Amino acid sequence: MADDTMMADDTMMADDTMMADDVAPTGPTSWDVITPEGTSVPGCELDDTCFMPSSIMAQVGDTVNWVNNDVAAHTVSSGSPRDGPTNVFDSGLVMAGTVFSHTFEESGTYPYFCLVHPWMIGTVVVE
Ligand SMILES: [Cu+2]
Repeated sequence: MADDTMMADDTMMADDTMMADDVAPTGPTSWDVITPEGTSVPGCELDDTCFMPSSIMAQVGDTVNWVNNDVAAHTVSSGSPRDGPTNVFDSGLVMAGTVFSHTFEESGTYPYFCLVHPWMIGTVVVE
């Protein structure tokens, strides 16, 4: 997760035709979503803390990294407990202490849940 250590590359071609420094960065962003300890028993759904944050607003090309900080395995599966998986993405079992990443190439609203613990739900909105 060393993705915030990149230097600006505006020192490479010093005095040529560089863009102004105040142009907003447009590169893809990485978002971290944490699964806290204890989410394998119900309760986190009461204050929407099964995935933190449970809602991400991303841009096309962005990547979401789901970090399992729990001691149990979880899945990150597109869809909803009510309607089932949509198979846009499915992590399979994400073991304790590991990460599942997905890059969103199309805009849309992507609800997701944990197949093992269906009270665990979240949403990624890609614009
Ligand atoms: Cu789970």
